[in-house]
Amino acid sequence: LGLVNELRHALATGTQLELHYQGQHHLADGALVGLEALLRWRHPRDGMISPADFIPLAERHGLMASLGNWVIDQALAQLARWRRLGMPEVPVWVNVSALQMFQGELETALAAGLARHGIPPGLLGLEITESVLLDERAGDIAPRLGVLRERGHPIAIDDFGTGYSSLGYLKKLPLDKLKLDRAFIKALPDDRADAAIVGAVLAMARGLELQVIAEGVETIAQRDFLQAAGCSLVQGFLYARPLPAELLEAQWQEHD
Ligand code: G
Ligand code: G
Ligand code: MN
Ligand code: NA
Repeated sequence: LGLVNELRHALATGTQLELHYQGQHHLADGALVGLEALLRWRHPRDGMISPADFIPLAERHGLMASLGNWVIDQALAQLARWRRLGMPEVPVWVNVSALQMFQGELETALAAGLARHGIPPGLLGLEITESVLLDERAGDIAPRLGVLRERGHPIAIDDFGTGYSSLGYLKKLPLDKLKLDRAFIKALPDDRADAAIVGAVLAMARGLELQVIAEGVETIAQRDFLQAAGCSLVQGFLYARPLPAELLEAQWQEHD
């Protein structure tokens, strides 16, 4: 129970939690088109704890709604600050967990946050992990995502290709983007199976008028393959690592 209580404390004070931001870029010229907000817990004794470790803990102990709401509020506060500073204005994408989707507080938290910080919904994108669509409650998700998208939030399916879900949902869900999981990018360009899958996803997405962003792009060879295959958006260490807001701001100030 130690760690849960420490997470409760971190949430209550807000001081040990932070968002890091990773750029999403045009493949061709490297232009910044978006930022993914990634949650970090700087634990006073254990150092950085990955969300892959503490999000399941938060879900098990009923903390996910408040953690998710903290992320939304923090991302919107950051967007408001960047607006005031005249920094590049691109959408910030937050990860939305299955529980946040199914507990149903998401719409209210988003609307309240946007109003509080004076941010238009188009600047806050929602990344929904594909595994959400496997859940038996997934039938309720389409109309709710429809409402959020009509309000103006861009919507992406995260970890696309890893969730073993049916492709039928691509027809039913109101989506803007597929985030091609980095598992398919890792062994490019040599792995013929991955190359075939990536090519097929890009062709399918073109037909469905969905954008595709390749995740986990780390090498020039991967980028060259993706460019030849017609993928226009990328995210990965080759372009940028997730960074605290202050470091991003320092970079932006250097480059203008
Ligand atoms: O940033 P990193 O690679 O450590 O992230 C590990 C996992 O945690 C990824 O699957 C990522 O989507 C998830 N994650 C990061 N930040 C958040 C968040 O704010 N909310 C949710 N639900 N998941 C997050
Ligand atoms: O599940 P999701 O796609 O949200 O996970 C995002 C995670 O992927 C982030 O925690 C980030 O640290 C990690 N990530 C981003 N770019 C790269 C990359 O180029 N290589 C690797 N190995 N991980 C990456
Ligand atoms: Mn993500
Ligand atoms: Na992903």
